[in-house]
Amino acid sequence: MNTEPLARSEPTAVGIAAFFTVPENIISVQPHGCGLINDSYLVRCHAGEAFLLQRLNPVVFPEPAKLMNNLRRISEHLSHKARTTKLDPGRQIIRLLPTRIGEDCHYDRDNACWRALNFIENSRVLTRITAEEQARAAGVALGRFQALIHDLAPSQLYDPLPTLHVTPCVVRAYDEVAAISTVTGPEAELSFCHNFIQHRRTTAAVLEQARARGVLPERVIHGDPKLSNILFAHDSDLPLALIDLDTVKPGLTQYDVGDCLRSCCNRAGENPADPDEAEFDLDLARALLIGYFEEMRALLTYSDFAYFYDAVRLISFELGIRFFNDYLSGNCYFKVADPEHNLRRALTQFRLTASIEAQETRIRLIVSELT
Ligand code: GN1
Ligand code: MG
Repeated sequence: MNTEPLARSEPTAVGIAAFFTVPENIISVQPHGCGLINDSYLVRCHAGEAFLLQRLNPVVFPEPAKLMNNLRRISEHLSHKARTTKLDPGRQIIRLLPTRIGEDCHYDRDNACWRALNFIENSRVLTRITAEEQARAAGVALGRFQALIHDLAPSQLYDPLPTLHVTPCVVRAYDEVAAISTVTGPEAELSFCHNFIQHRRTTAAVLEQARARGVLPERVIHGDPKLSNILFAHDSDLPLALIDLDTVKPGLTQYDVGDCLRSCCNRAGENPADPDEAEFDLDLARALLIGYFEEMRALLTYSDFAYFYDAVRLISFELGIRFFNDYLSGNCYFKVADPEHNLRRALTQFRLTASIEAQETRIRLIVSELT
């Protein structure tokens, strides 16, 4: 096979796609999705075929080989489930598609890692939840994924981001960056964020202390079960799959449940025009938890239930700090549309945290009613 033209191609998506399939097979390569870290493209091919092409962000994921190992391990686990149990993963199985020379991925001349994954057709993502049925479906998607991987030993996976979802580490990172940041911005908003963090920093260890005491077990978690990582059927509110397996890692189930709740139960979404629009919706939370418990109830302990309130409060707080840290560091981690984007994102998550705190009693009641 003549690979001469490919070897000279630019590190652009169109050029890179040709490392995964012959160029004549490609119809189009279009940017896809709204991820804040990696670049994704949908490659449409002849005969109705399509695949997802992704460039891993080398700043966030400096050891792509280990990440690819995780992906292979999870994919094998889900395939095994499909063959041997009634827990049918359906369309959950995300598969790596090899390059034309049989490698897992392609490294471009800047040494960035590109990979191809199967594309799940007839699916859609929701930008916001508009109905309780959708929230229930989101809970089912998370619960089904967790149930499928509950017997995958955490020790089998590499931790791609060891400080992610360990909130005290995120607060420590804030202390470091706040001490040296030279970023100047709107005074009132900056003070609001600093004060918000100061008033709550002593609560940052609530889940980690429970982990250290052995109250909460370490499991494999998805790590990023936000709304835009849940695939729904294109013509109904049926959940198809939880995608984006880059942050699957050893951790606490609570962070996953909290993340799914904070992302799905805020009707204003992650990017409202005004951060004050963020609000935690109890009806959506109840519906989501009903769906989640349908799939996961038998695998949870009473202690797990006891920490779900802390989880949703903490993960919103943690994500707010992460956005704020990035703002203070000059926006080098999350993609931004403008220099204040991360500040608005942080404010949104902090408003959401405050809304969750204001409804603590009712959230705890919902969890206990469903326990
Ligand atoms: C990032 O890349 P993406 O969009 O899937 C982030 C998550 C955040 C999320 C907020 C590796 O996810 O932790 O919760 O943005 N992923 C990483 O939208 O930091
Ligand atoms: Mg992600």
